[in-house]
Amino acid sequence: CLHAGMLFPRESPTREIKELNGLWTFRADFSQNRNAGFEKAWFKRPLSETGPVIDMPVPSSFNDVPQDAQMRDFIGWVWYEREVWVPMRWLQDQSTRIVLRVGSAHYYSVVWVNGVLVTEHEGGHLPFEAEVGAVIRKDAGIPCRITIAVNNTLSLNTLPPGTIQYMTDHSKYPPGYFVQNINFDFFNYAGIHRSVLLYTTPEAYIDDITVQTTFLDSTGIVNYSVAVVGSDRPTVKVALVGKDGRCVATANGTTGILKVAEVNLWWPYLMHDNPGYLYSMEVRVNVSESGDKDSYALPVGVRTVNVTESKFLINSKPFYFHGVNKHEDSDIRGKGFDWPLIVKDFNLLKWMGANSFRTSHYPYAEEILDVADRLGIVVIDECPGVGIKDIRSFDPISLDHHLVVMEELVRRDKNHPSVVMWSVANEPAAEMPPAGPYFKQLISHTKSLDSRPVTFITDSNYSRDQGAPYVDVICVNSYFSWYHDPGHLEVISIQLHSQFDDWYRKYQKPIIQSEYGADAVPGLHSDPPTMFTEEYQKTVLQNYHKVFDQKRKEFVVGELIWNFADFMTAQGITRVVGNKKGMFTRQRQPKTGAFLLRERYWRIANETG
Ligand code: BDP
Repeated sequence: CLHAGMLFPRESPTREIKELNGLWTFRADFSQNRNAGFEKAWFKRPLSETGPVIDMPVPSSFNDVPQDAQMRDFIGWVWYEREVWVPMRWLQDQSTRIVLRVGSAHYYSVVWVNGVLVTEHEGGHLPFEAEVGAVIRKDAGIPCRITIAVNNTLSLNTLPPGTIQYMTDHSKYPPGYFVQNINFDFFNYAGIHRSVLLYTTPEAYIDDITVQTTFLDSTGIVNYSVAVVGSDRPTVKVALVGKDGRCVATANGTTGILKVAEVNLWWPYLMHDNPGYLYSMEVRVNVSESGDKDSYALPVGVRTVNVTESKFLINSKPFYFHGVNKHEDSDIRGKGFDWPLIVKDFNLLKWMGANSFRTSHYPYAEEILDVADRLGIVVIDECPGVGIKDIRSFDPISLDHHLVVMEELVRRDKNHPSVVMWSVANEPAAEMPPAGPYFKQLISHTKSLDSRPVTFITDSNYSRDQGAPYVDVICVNSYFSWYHDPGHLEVISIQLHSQFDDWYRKYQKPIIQSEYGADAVPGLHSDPPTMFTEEYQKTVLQNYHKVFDQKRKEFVVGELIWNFADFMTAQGITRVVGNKKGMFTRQRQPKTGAFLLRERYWRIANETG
């Protein structure tokens, strides 16, 4: 398992943060083998001395920022660099730990500080960090130069997987021509997608905190453990503080139990009039008589999650997911973190009466989960296991990496009350024989890390799916009258009934319709409805909804529309400037279907809430 914690950087009386967002210097390595940067050691001197550079904002995908098709579709290494003055007081106090943290960069990253390699990381959606105090102190008096090389090439063993195809017919392609093939339906945006920070902790510091919550009658129970690094005998004090600032429970020690009388449970949006209740768990560590200490405040929601044969329970009450699948995707910044977009999206979710979303098809920014915690929006947290279609992507190298990704994901997100289930993959080739042992091990490993239910999203046939025996909830995607029987709305009802009955008969597990939908190019209309019009999208939804309404009385526990908003994809003959299955346009304006869902979600909330 992983060696260190990955607490979200939060300021406290003992911790400072310096954000490194803004304009960085940028250069894509267009050399034939894409390796000039390493061969010529671009990290050793200012990037601008190595050749032509441009400005690049961080965080953002780089693809849509330059006015350049070659940059948009660039595959290979890109180099980012900026200089920063580190506060003198950080350097003078030798006991201050200085950590460089990257929220995420897609896909493989190598990081240098003043030309010294400090870390490498594989995976485009999870944070990584390095202690950089020693390197920076050596060069005190000059600004510190941070260089990050990022490579977006996907192979059969990356997550998501992809293949590089060389085109060697010189009558058709220029020399060295290659393309990146992918099996997933979103644009392979790349670059430094989330914030880059320097933050400090004391020498002996809180490395990790884990909470697990439950309740008995009106008493909340928070089991916690605190990992401290840099001290053998730390004194740990923990206090749980309510929203009104009152301390409701205290405990001592690196592990312990906090008991909260008359607990305010964490409830989902629309299920309770005070959803998303969070306590603040204030952890203080003393390591010596002289009072060296560290402190960290973790938001904690007290709630339980359980799955029965036919229900998904939150706080022992049946929970019905009426929500969406999303993407981190918008104009210009691609997958770059963007607060206005994030807050707008939550406002749209609330407008719609959505109580949940799935992080299709990769982990989203931690800040998004923080907001979901506060609003009571329920999250299915998905790893980047999307597009596992090639049998070679089930090999041991892939599995090992997939296990590590789940460890990184659970480590990062385990304390978020909004996260109620892990999804280890989306639409893998689950009918292939190796899928059985692969998912068996992947799911049992994930369960050994955390108590939440685990699933993967399937589009396989119920009788041939090799992974389904191991999941807690069956999550099915289907596109009746779209990819199958296109134009034939009349088949939806019968096919959807069979889908649900077949799965349930075989497994007796609750089922979520984890995707359904149809493309609608905004502004296209027709009656009777025809494909790609807003009316057709709306009618597909209506036909699905009739069946959901019958089945949710039995064992269907959720419906997640594909998709919340239109999003960018690779170019292809089935995509009209991206995927148009959104309820909202990419600019977040509603299509006809959004109003239908809004009525429906509020009605369901009023019936069940
Ligand atoms: C599903 C995928 C999703 C696609 C969607 C579609 O899970 O990523 O975008 O279909 O084709 O198969 O619209």
